[in-house]
Amino acid sequence: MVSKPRLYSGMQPSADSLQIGNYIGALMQWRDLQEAYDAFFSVVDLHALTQPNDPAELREKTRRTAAQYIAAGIEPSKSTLYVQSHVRAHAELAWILSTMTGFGEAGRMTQFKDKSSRYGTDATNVGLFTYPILMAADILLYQTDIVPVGDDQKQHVELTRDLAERFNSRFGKTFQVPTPVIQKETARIYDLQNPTSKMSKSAESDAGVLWLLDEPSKSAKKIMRAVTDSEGVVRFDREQKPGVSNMLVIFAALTGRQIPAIEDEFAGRGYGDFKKALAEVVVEEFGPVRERALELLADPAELDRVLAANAARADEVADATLSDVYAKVGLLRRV
Ligand code: AQP
Repeated sequence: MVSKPRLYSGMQPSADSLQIGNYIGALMQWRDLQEAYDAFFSVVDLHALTQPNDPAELREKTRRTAAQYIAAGIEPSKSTLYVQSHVRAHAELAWILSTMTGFGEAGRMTQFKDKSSRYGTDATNVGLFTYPILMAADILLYQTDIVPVGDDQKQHVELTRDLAERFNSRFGKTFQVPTPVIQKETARIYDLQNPTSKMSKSAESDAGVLWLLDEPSKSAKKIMRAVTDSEGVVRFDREQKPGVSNMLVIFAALTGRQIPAIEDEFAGRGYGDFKKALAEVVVEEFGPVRERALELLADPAELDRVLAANAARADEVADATLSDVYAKVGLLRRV
């Protein structure tokens, strides 16, 4: 049997619910890609520790994120869907890779620069600084061929490639050098109230965020209140009409239709009609996802069992890579 190429991706359990940007920008693509790839999808809880967390809440968010992966169509019998901290090799390989990463090199990561300037030095921990190295370990442990990511993560995958090449040239071929697959700009979803900022789990206000696990009527209300413009024409123009353009992107992504066809359908009609139709599309898409996620969460023991079985499979692959790395860098094998 010809083995499928490997894929790795993950999300942070940084909120009780995922938002529609996570769904359109990541989960919908993962769902399609899991057919052609041997896919590893992780809930990256170690990364989530870079922000302050209540321990019980973090555990709950981790389960909830996993449940939403499954509810959105990631099949644990087809893909390896697991919790990052269940596979100890992630933290161990990150240490080895950190000894091969230049301080200046890590300091050039723009996401760290953005976040540290936003939070201030006291609230910025070393984990946030080394986060891209842990991400490199996540990817390299699985001999990953492709990494589907948003363009904000591109620099981190470049670092991953550099580290893989550096290790391979120093110690012999050990890691597959992964290729980033950058999501299309059209898959980027913006905040409904602030349509020039990316929709985000950690947005300051949730008025412009559509949550997967929200009551459908709540999401419909948020859409009806979304920011538009005074032109009154349903037309795509990111510069002049970011609010309407964002809603057109959501409409197109969820229905599989082209934006010009949607513009035609709403020609001569006001924003009220368009928003109502979008609200129906959103409710129809997320109603079943929400129900399935809540069903899974009603039986946490079964969900934990599925995650444990998947972690065992991830462990197998990750341990093989880590043993090879330990041997190559000269760590004495325990007999
Ligand atoms: N607004 C978005 N549009 C399209 N794709 C998005 N993603 C996130 N927001 C949008 C994609 O979802 C995945 C989530 O990755 P993450 O949880 O590691 O962190 P993130 O990208 O920083 O997502 P959030 O929701 O904004 O989380 P917080 O607030 O915790 O930082 C990635 O594939 C991302 O591209």
